[in-house]
Amino acid sequence: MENFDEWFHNILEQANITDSRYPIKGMAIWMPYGFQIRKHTMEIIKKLLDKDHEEVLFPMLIPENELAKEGIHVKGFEDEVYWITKGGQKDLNEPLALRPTSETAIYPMYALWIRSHIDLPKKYYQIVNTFRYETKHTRPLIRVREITTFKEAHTAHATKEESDVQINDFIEIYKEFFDELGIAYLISKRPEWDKFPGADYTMAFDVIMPNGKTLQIGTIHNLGQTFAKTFDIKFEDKDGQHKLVYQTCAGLSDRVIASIIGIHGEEKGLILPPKVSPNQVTIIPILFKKGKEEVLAKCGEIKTQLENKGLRVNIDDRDIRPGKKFFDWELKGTPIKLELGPRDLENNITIAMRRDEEEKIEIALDDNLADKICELLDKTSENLSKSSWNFQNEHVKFTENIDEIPELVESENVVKFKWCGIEEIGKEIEEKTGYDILGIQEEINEGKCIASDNDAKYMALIAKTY
Ligand code: A5A
Ligand code: MG
Repeated sequence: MENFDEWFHNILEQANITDSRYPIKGMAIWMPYGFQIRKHTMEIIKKLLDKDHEEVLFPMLIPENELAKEGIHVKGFEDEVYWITKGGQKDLNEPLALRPTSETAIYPMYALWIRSHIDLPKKYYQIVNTFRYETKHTRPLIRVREITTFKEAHTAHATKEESDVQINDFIEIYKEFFDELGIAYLISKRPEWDKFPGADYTMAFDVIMPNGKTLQIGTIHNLGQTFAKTFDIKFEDKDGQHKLVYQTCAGLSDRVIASIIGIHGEEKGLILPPKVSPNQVTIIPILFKKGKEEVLAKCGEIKTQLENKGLRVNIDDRDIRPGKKFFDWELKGTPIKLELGPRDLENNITIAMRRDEEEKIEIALDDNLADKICELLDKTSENLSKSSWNFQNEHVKFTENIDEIPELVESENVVKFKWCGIEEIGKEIEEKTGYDILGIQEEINEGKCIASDNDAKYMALIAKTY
């Protein structure tokens, strides 16, 4: 793609996903087509979380004294919080924060709810809007000031071991989520200076966008006992002792939709993964005066046949040239288009076109039609996933020479390098190259650090980030 940022910006409007002309910077409207994509995406993550977590809904406002309680946490967010200071004409006794995230809303309640070891583990999540007064350049879905679809999970456990297991569970859940969306990802442990404010450690999922920049699309934090101490979240253990809980939290945002659009899309428009596409099949009747009724009737029959298989199907019977319809649905990324004209009807066939591949496939109009379409949709899902992983594999390059990093990053790669793990050296690497260390991928015990005489301890990643 020539200019990804421009393409991204335009496609949101052209495909009716969001409208950013709302008169507040960083806040946009979800338009009908985008809303459907968002809905289906949310259904997937909800289904995954619901297996082992319970959904709740907290108020959007947080009293100043609660937000301020956890010193490290509030320091991390103080420049990003929106405040409500008035009720009508009156100044409020206590300013209320619009949640930038909900630790300080949820944990005072955890302190009330968690009494005994039988109350543990507690695993709640909510899908809400959060507000962050971002000072970096805002971009629709990618860096917004109202995150409209913040999926945040918060857990409390009796032991540190259980909290570490929970981190792995979240990693598995997020993997499954992104696998369903066909999105390749990099998982790393964020460096100390880039972890979530108040966390012991942060695990992050990053994707490589088509311009080579990485986007953090999900984070999982082990909070240790920091918040438990601050909010006095204690339980009586089996041995009668009163102990602090161990906590974790994890979050995803509108960036998930940004990556679906960015990673699968191409010059001509969106290519939507079948699982989240508003229409999985779009039927395009080719109409002439003669035989029009018959063709439309057959399209209706096909629609019902496919819907009975659980597929989402629409018929584009607008009174415009078929070429324009193909163009529109290509832009909107419907996985499969079915063409049906009078001659096809005579031959009892329809022509299927996959959005992710050029080929046209003739399918007989019989009882097997729905099964064949399902097969094609599965192939599409697999193909999208494969391309995404191939792209990522081609765009991660290893080097042992720090001077090579800028050139590699500028030619749209994420760079893998060996690092001793010392914070000072890490910051030197960032300063010298001008890019951000994403984090540590794995521990290693061979070779030297790229920027010091120390032994290498980690394989780390550095990139140009959003
Ligand atoms: N309570 C924890 C889970 C939390 O707030 N973590 S977080 O700050 O890292 O945010 C979770 C995810 O939200 C991030 O990984 C990132 O993908 C996304 N995010 C953060 N700020 C955002 C913004 N301004 N616009 C869009 N997405 C954002
Ligand atoms: Mg931030």
